[in-house]
Amino acid sequence: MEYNFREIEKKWHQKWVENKTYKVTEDENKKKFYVLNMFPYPSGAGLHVGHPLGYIASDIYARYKRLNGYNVLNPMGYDAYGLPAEQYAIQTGQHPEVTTVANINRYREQLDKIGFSFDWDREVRTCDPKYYHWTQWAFQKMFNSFFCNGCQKAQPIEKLIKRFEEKGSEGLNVAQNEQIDFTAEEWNSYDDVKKQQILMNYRIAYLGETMVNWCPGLGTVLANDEVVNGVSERGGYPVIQKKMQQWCLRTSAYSQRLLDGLETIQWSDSIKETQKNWIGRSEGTEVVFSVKDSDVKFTIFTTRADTMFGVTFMVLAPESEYVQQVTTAEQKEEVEKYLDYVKKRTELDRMANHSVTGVFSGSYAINPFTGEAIPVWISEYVLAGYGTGAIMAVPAHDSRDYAFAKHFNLPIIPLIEGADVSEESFDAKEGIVTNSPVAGKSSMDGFSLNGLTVKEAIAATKKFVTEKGIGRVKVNYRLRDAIFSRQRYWGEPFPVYYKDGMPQMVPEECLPLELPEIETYKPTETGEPPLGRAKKWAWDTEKKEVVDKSLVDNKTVFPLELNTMPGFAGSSAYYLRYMDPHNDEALVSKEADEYWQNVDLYVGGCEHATGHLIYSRFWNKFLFDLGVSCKEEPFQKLVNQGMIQGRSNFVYRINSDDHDKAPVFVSLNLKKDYDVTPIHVDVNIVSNDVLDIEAFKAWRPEYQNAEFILEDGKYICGWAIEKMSKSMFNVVNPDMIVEKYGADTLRLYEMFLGPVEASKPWDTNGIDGCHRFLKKFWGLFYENRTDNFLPCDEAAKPESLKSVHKLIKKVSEDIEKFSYNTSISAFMIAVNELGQQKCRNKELLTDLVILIAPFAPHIAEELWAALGEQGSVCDAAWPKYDEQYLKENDMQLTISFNGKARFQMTFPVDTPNEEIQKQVLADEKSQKYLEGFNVLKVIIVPKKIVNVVLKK
Ligand code: ANZ
Repeated sequence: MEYNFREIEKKWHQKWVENKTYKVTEDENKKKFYVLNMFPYPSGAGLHVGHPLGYIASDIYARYKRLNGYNVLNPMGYDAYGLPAEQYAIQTGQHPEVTTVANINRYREQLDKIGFSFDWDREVRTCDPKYYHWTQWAFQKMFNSFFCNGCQKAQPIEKLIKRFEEKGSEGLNVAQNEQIDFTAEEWNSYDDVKKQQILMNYRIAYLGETMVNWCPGLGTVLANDEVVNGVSERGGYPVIQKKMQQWCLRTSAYSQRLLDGLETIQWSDSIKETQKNWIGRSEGTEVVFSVKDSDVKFTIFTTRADTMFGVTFMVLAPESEYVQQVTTAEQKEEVEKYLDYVKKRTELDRMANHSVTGVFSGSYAINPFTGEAIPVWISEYVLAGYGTGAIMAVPAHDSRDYAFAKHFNLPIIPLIEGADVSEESFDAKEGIVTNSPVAGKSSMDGFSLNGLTVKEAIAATKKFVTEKGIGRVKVNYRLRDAIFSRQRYWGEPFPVYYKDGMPQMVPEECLPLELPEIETYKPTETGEPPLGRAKKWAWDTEKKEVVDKSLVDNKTVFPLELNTMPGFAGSSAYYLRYMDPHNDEALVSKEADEYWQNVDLYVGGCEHATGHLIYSRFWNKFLFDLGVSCKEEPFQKLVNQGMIQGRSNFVYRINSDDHDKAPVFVSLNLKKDYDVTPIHVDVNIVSNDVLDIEAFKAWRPEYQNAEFILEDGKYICGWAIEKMSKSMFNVVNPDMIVEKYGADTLRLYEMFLGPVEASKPWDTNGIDGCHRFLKKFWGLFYENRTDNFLPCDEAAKPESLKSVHKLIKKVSEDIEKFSYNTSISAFMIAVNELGQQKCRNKELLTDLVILIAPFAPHIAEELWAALGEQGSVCDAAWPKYDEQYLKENDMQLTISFNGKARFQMTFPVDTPNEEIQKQVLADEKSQKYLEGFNVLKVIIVPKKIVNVVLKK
């Protein structure tokens, strides 16, 4: 019987659905294992062969774990909110939900063809109100929480209010935007609005003033990468830096826990390193400087407290609140001019640091160590959002300070012994401090760092400033709070309305607050976000429902928030929802959470290192603090699948000024004689680099009359390895492969391409090999061209036992390491061996079927049933190997004469050396080498070589 993959795959897809083979429930009698793929954004282009790579890899693991007795959760869903659907909606008027659902259906169809073991009953879609209910709920919880630095934990905001009532803000150690000082009496005397304003300073979800790239032309905030040279990437409209009220999440409060958690999870070193750098822990010192002839004091942050004696000027960030306080009347005009200039610069421009810019404030600060007065400057190279937004500049030891000093002609004082003030010496962390001068100045108390190493000098200075009360030790993190508002339509609405200008939460029992309908998806003419167009978008606090905007009276009916949540909102806790997807009472029940705990294996791209993988860790830690999630880290092990690159094809158009003439294309190997432009051509109309000329003419109207210069009667295309993308016309659709070879071949082939974590080009040349392998596999069970089913009770031959048990060992070990390509090679070897051995032993062949089941589940199910087994092969028990069969019975020795290898001989492994020697010398093949010589001695390297040393 033939291997009829089309029939087999169709049949098993149906059976799996009918029998709910992949449905999983909490089962206390079994150990759990949670496998998760990063869920896809269902784009209009559908899946290409690169997408399933990670899904196949995790599916193999999920099936393997199930065969090993685990209760495996392997869910799938859709990250369904997002920009492309919205942009498409703006262009076509099509509701983003319509396109999103159409795309989801197409994805589902494609995924189903590949035979994944997903439990579709647990599917989630982030745009489903039943799902985003819990995104909104978590946001409200964050709004109603603050972060205690002392216990490093989120706490209910009521606790903070109580404290303010009793003690005011004194001695408070919590995460906050700025220091606010008030007594209990003051707090108690504040009205509600004032209290709300103060609390906003501490909430984990807060409305904050943040600097954004505001594009008035487009009426929206743009991300850094959407701004190019000060104008919007789309449309080229000017972009300015604007302070705007935006929802923010206090991710920065969790910096230390985000760092510590990395030590407890099995992620690649490179992703951990990326996250460490992104969080950017920096231990330093804060020192207070007083402004000369004024009451103003400001604090700087430095990691090099040892350089206090080399400070020659101070620099404030342009946004620093101290700028106004230190700017003198004479300098005012120039300072204003400079601030105007900075407004147009994005943070990226400022970091790029191409040119040195700045302005003198007119004031001087006093160095607390030397008592000297030093000028205070304002410059964009100091960022408002880091440290204190103010620095002490040490041009001898910091390259940016150096450039600034050179540019504005400020003094430079070196402090390290023998260090020359040149570019190279800036990072000199080693060395002895020698030039911390002149003891005896009153403000220094004779404090000197001379003779100390840099490390010692930093420690000594920290101690000194702390004792003197002019500073403190401070740990800073680079991680910023996440901006959580978007001026978009297709996202989760905030469950928030505004009363007296302050945000209020829609009552928890009224969630979800559903996204309203609007007619067009653009911002309003007055620059409000698209939700500004919704007619029914106000909150009635009495009826507790959404009502018409015209009813807003600001007494009982209030306007609702117009922003929506960003892309990462819906993906931050979806793994928890899969544990209990239909629960209307909670994000996840205690029981489900305690059973599934966290994700054991997470598979997805490494491009999410500083986005999703930070946000979701933060989100989960917050839910952990709330007691909702029982594990602090969401993803125990992370595997980043590589990218499948496309193999693009090119045709070469001969350049011509005559645009009316039909285009002429020249074949690859003749193009050197012409002036040509390479053009991407759809790989689907090229076969083995030969262009299908008729298909090419039909591909684009402008090529209808194209002419070709051929070689050997063919048009040969050029090729290159590039990212697989629609714009390069190198996308290979998995449906086509499934149609031609079957899903099992596709699955095997994707894994056979190379290690899961490596990026590799898609190259269909090897597909036939994988397909042939499955046919051979089938051939062990069904005799060629007959219906004879071969497995029977025949005794297992020793060599077959060895082949199968070796394979069990290899595949088990390889799957644990995600080394699937090597297990597939092992399969190929074993199947060849068993074929040659004519193995018919039913038990061994049954083991073989179970082994292949994770990789090629359809063929495995079919043969499992043919073997007369009940139920699905998914519920079989993974075979165990027996050491006794792995022993090598024979050894192959290379026989050499005077060091030259001549032939090989096989002996039972326990053959004594004398016996080997005897047989070698007696062997017929040896005679021609021995002739005319005397045997001097025979050297035997055990299990490897026999060398016969001869002499005339
Ligand atoms: C004096 C000094 C001397 C510094 C020296 C460095 C080298 P990390 O390690 O990244 O934390 N700095 C502080 N706040 C800044 C801000 N808002 N914008 C730009 N630069 C800022 O770096 C901390 C160092 O970066 C601080 O230590 C400060 O310069 C600068 F030989 O102070 B240093």
